[in-house]
Amino acid sequence: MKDTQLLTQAIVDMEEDKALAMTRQLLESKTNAMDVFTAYQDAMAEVGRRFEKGIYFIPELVMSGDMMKTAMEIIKPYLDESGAGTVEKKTGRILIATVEGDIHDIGKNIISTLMTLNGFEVRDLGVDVPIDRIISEAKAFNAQIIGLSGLLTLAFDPMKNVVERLEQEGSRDSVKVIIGGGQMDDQICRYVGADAFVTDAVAGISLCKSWISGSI
Ligand code: B12
Repeated sequence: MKDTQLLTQAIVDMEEDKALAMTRQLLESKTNAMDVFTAYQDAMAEVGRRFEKGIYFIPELVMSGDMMKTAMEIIKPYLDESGAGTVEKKTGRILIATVEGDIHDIGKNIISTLMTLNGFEVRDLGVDVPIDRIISEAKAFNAQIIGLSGLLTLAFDPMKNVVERLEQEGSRDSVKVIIGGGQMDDQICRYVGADAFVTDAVAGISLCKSWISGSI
């Protein structure tokens, strides 16, 4: 088994001390920071599957979430060096929020960090953000892209409502909307009326970069 797979296993087994020690060790021995990050993402997906099957419960969700948050603080400085982010001149303005009813923020925080590392000006509104606030802050920030995060099924309607509000206010054509989160797919994207969906941060960043370089 590869070292990153062993790391995934340790996270899934809730061996926090072991997982964090392995994380440090892998990064110090020059394993690509994105590979270490992916090990965590794979583990979260497995924890989610076990939760669905009734093998894991809320404490495991909480524990894995905490592990990932702590790990991100360790990984962050290395992401810069790994080339995942090249700080160029500020390229575009993206407003990011986890929509109302949803408090999952690990993926959102990752996308905010990576967007910043990639030269975007980011306004991160946090979690459980009401539609009104997303709309007014997007206007005030003059956002070129609105990035909505959500992991719950009940996040789809608030996302759809954001797009509808943009349409009602006549500003839909001047802003791109991208939705992200593990559950997103083409069908949800069409339901929401977003311009694109992603289930991983790297894809999201290259898409947003291409929008900005094509000038939206
Ligand atoms: C950790 C976790 C929690 C933690 C969250 C901690 C935190 N601070 O975020 C806690 C314990 C709080 C939690 C609570 C709940 N959870 Co939860 N949770 C998870 C778990 C295991 C991992 C989520 C995660 O962080 N993944 C890792 C990150 C890195 O991945 P990601 O979010 O997908 O983000 C990546 C991409 O999607 C993308 N991305 C994300 N957002 C955005 C935005 C933009 C703009 C872009 C470009 C990209 C992008 O970039 C990220 C990096 O690549 C998932 C299982 C899963 N498979 O997702 C369940 C899961 C999401 N939870 C679930 C549920 C049911 C709940 C609860 C309702 C449980 C309960 N009964 O109370 C509550 C909901 C609370 C609420 N109102 O929001 C379900 C949702 C099912 C559904 N269909 O609605 C899941 C899928 C588990 C399952 N399989 O059943 N949870």
